[in-house]
Amino acid sequence: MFTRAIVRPPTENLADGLTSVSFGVPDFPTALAQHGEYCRALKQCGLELVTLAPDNHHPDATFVEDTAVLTAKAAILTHPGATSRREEIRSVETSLSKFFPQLLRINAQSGNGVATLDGGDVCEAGEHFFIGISARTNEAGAQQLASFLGQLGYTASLIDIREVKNILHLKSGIAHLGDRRLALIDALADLPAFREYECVQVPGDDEYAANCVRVNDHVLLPAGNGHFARSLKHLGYQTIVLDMSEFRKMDGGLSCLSLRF
Ligand code: CIR
Repeated sequence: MFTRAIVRPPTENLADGLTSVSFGVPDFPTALAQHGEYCRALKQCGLELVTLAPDNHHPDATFVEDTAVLTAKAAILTHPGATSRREEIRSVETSLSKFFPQLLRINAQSGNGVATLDGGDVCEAGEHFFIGISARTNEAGAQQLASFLGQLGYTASLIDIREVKNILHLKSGIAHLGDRRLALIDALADLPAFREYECVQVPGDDEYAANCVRVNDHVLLPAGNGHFARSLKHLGYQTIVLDMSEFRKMDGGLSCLSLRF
């Protein structure tokens, strides 16, 4: 069960952040309203919110998930792959230090080039963690995280997604729904790493919804993905559907707007 989440509202210069998609320029008032609805949904799931100050020096700072990996035993601060995002860690660290007695850090200088890791590449599935190697997370960063997780008593496996089209992070294509069940896009569904899990297929037109989030008794998912939403309902999940249009324009998904613990 999660009890808290860290969030950070977007700033007016959200459009100055990084993006690889061409869905248009985000409208700030709409983004702010969508973020408000997202926060309400987390509260509806029983979470107390820790709201960080908006940070207009870092237009991507609303995507807090990329700055840390949270486990029941420790928090691990990342070293984001995008240089423009590295300073976002500072305020997140201050906040996490109030809740996590054990705070670990990805060491950028790993002896093997610069180690990078984005939280969006880390999918927790109970006691196991899948770590994506992507345009943002490199092998050195993924190995360091796997080693930390091993010391904490978890297992981890590395999933190379560099050849998978249209996903920025591993979690753009996968979500753990609980009970050894994964939502997976087609391009990931047949990987041996996921063989021992029950797969809920996310159909091609609904791929953006693979980045859904199980929060206690609910699954949060983005609006406009009716087929997948029906599959979840059919499996007995209570869903909360949220409009994410403005964050999607900046390559952001549902999970990246919070750090849940
Ligand atoms: C970026 O490119 O870093 C941001 N514009 C979006 C990050 C989304 N993060 C995530 O999915 N975990």
